[in-house]
Amino acid sequence: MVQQTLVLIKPDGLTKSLTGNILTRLSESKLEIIAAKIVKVSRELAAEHYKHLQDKPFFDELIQFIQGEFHGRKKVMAMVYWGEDAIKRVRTLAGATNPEEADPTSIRGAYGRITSKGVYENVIHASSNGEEAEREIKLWFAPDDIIMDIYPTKNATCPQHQCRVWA
Ligand code: 3AN
Repeated sequence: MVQQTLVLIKPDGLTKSLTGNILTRLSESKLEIIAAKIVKVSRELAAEHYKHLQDKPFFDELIQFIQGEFHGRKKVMAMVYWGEDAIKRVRTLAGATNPEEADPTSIRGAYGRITSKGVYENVIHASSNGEEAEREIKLWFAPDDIIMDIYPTKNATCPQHQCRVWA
């Protein structure tokens, strides 16, 4: 099945100059990048992205981490990958959530670590299923940021001009 998935290169990946390595590893998937941008992550965006983890003891640190508070690099690179079995292929290349348990040849296994404070620095985020991919892509991107029409849209009146929003 052709799918789309959200990929984030997190602040630790950017600070460690791993962008090129990560993109090279992801290109093994033969998937297409259909959207990409650098984002300064607000607290609201971070909290919405990780809302399923809001009751976890590590939630506050997770929010600070994805905002770049620990890396002096307040940005992430957000992308949408598209193609056959995109979600599973990217998750396999990314590796397990815990970088110490991840296959050492996976992106998280090779480049991730757990800090002495217990924060998982696992360099990359990848959507876990179709429902999450849709929620996350719509959270990080507007329809016109993506070169394909992957979800239904509608016309809306924006403050300054006509624009498209998610239907
Ligand atoms: P994944 O990113 O593999 O889908 P989630 O959604 O369960 O995993 O977790 C989101 C993020 O929360 C992880 N990428 C990791 O940075 C952090 N995280 C998950 N579990 C823990 C944990 N036990 N301790 C610290 N951070 C965690």
